[in-house]
Amino acid sequence: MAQWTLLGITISVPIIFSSAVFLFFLFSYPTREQHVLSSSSSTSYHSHFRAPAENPFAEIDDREASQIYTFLQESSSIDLSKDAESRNLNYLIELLRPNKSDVVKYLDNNGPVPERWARVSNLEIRKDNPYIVDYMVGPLPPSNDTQILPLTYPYNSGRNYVQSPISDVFALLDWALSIGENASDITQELLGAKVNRNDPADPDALVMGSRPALIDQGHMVHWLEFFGSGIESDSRSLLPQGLYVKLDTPSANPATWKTGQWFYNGFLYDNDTALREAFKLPDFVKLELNHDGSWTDTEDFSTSFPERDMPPPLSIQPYGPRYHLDRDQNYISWMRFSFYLSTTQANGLSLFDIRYDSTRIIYQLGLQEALAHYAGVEPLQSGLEFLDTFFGMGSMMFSLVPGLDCPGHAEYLDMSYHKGGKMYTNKNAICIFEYTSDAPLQRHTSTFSATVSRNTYLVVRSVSTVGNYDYTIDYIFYLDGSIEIKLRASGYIFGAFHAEPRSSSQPRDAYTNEYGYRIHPALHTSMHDHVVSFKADLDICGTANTMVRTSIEPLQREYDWDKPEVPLVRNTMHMVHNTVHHETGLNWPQNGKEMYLVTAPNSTNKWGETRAYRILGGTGMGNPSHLTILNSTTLGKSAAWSSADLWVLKNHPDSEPSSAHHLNYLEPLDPLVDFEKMVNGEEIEEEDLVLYFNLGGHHVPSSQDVPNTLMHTSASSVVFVPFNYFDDDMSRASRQGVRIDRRPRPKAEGKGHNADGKEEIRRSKSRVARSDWAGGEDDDGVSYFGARYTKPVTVSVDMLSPDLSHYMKEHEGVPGGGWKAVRNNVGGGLLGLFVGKERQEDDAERRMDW
Ligand SMILES: *[C@@H]1O[C@H](CO)[C@@H](O)[C@H](O)[C@H]1NC(C)=O
Ligand SMILES: *[C@@H]1O[C@H](CO)[C@@H](O)[C@H](O)[C@H]1NC(C)=O
Ligand SMILES: *[C@@H]1O[C@H](CO)[C@@H](O)[C@H](O)[C@H]1NC(C)=O
Ligand SMILES: *[C@@H]1O[C@H](CO)[C@@H](O)[C@H](O)[C@H]1NC(C)=O
Ligand SMILES: *[C@@H]1O[C@H](CO)[C@@H](O)[C@H](O)[C@H]1NC(C)=O
Ligand SMILES: *[C@@H]1O[C@H](CO)[C@@H](O)[C@H](O)[C@H]1NC(C)=O
Ligand SMILES: [Cu+2]
Repeated sequence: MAQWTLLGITISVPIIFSSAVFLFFLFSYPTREQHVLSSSSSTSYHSHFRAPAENPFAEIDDREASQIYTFLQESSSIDLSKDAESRNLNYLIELLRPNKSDVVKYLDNNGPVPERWARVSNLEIRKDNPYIVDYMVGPLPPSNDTQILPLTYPYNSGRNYVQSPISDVFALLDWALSIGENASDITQELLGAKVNRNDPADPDALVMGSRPALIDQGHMVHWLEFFGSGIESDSRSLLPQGLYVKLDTPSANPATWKTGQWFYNGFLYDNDTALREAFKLPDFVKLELNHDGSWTDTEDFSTSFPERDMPPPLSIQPYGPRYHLDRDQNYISWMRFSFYLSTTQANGLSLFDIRYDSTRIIYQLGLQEALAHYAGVEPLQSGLEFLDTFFGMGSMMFSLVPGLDCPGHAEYLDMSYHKGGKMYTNKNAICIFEYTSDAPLQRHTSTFSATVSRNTYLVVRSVSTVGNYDYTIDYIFYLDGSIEIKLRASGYIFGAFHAEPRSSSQPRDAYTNEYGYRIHPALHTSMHDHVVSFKADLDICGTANTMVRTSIEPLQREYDWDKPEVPLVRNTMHMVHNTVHHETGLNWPQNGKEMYLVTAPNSTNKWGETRAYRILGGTGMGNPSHLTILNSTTLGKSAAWSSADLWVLKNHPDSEPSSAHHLNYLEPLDPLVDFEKMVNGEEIEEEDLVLYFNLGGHHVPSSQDVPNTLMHTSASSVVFVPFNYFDDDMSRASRQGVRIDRRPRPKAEGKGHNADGKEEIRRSKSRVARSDWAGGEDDDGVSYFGARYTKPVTVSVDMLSPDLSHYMKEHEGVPGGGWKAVRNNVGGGLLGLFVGKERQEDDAERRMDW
């Protein structure tokens, strides 16, 4: 995440033109009438809008979930798994998404509503070992025909379970903390603090963070590090203390658990006794500590600038939204776009059946997995890696803060999910809004005129906060038929204890800066790659699609007409069109010299050109990246998709619905879904194609990431752009703007009577009914297309600064409510693997017995 470019823009406005601009402003604000509209008017706006069909991807609702619980209780087939001794925890229940063929029959060909099935995940104990086991239960609602079957068809491992290396996370936590407590003389000596099991809110106590060093068939090795509690602002990932201990849990049975080596200042100690002996020696070096303080606060209240005391410019929407939302079906339509929304606990939000002008462009668009892979010289950071769907990119889609996470005029949708026998609702987890960019979509100045069009787009946004880090994910729709997927990261970085070798021969201590930069007395940044996989099941004019790489290449060629001025060859360039014949991974080309096109070989536009969508790295911090590490030691086979920027595969929507599985984290060497097996060289010409692409970047945080990473420095995107898909630019019919004409016209003829007849037609067409907003011609030479504001408006203060006290009340009494679970030092102290487990603790307390 390094290079971003500021474009120097030179603007030259001819004098004669600026007077026209002046006129434009003069006539734009002519009246004194005011309009008071509150943002709540949007609710009534949508009330009559209905999706054309039932959402086939609608999540399991509360009624269905309790029917399933009852059915599972009563079902005699509950002993499905013969070797299961107990089935003690229902891990989750959610929709098993219907197969594409069934959905397409339903949506396109008046077929039956697809059967509803649930994916039910249980924690089962077999021969003392815990397993997480997936079943499919359906059809719903439960009847005598309803079955419980092992869910294997979407997993290319052929299994429906993973072995969990931990059966009782609380026992493990307790054990780890007792190790910390038993070593309190060591921690007091080296770190000036100790673990406090009895008071989780103790701000001075140490907590412990961990990363898996090995996970293999129930055997797990952990490296733990002591951290400051950072309880004030959740900053513990900035407070590593540089003391580490290794734990070995060969099985889920606590009797087998062993403490391993200790690590401090580059030295390994066989056990705590050896470390105690060592620090009694006179030459033992004690390292600096990371203390919490105001430096980890996200706000600075102590210094300020006068400008801070004046509110900033904001977006308003005085006449309500222009998109349509069916809240019952989670269906949205805007301009010529329409689509369904659907969520899962692991993957968060997906969009389905994205259409433009009623024609499907994308069947499914959504996140598959979010990898963050670290490196470093010390035991925690080196090999630290998160696959964040394991922790729940969906269940951790916490409440958005109106007016700040999204504009004041945005609307919100909740996200509900069923886990541990309980329904949770994250209030306001998704926001939807239109926004007008600061830069126009189009502009042109000619001798006699200037035209400019607004760039207004639709955004669907959610934020997943997984432990220390926040991922904002946007799906953005543009008037021309383009779709952008954008990821921004913020939150607290995961810092490394400063342990890089220092060269004492330098005048000042010089760091090798091999893995990061020093950002505090005892803190280094820790370089890492964010590689976030998305799936795009494109259907361009149907499913018979071909991927074409159109290369822009230098060329030497002779032309007869070039002679004699060019005696030999002309140095120039041309295009070379290469069909991609087999499934493959691609990287974004150097110098942007290739265009990746998903084409419909048998569909042409009016000009006889093949219709296509172009896939390109979009706005943000350069091109999205793939994983730098080759054959990561930690990842095993769990995330093979991370090795290239973009994959094009033959779509097997039923048997290969995803590039990953959220439980891959627990069995990296033998994952439920191994992406590498999906890339098996199948032919992909005129086939249903699926793309997997990454967002993210190489993140080498610097002192500017303290206390939080800033989103403008951490954004990446991919854009799907129509490419000869239409006959011309489709945004012309929907955009709003102005034409300012400077052509001299005979005065006597009056408005609209031009010498140019074509001009006359254009002008009359652009006239719209006038009300509080208006389009059409306002004065000689200034014609608007699309509506504009013609009167002053007053907007409710809620649109500018939403009432957040009222908003907080809305969350009361809702399980989960949408805020991040309150964590304590004990449960929350173990970062990494245990972040997700804390939710289970939360769930366990609320579990419904069934
Ligand atoms: C999807 O199709 C597969 C066969 O490819 C079938 O086994 C499975 O039951 C179907 N799933 C659903 C939810 O209908
Ligand atoms: C289901 O089976 C039971 C027992 O065979 C029968 O009593 C009941 O009527 C059946 N229910 C339905 C909905 O067919
Ligand atoms: C901690 O010390 C107590 C008391 O000596 C002992 O019972 C316990 O086993 C120790 N815990 C660990 C993890 O070593
Ligand atoms: C601790 O390690 C030392 C070697 O460094 C070894 O001699 C000693 O036996 C170990 N103590 C225990 C209790 O394992
Ligand atoms: C597309 O056109 C080619 C050549 O005419 C033909 O062989 C092929 O079957 C067509 N494909 C489809 C899906 O119609
Ligand atoms: C990674 O694994 C592949 C396949 O096993 C192998 O061809 C390649 O040499 C490996 N690369 C490294 C750097 O280990
Ligand atoms: Cu990062």
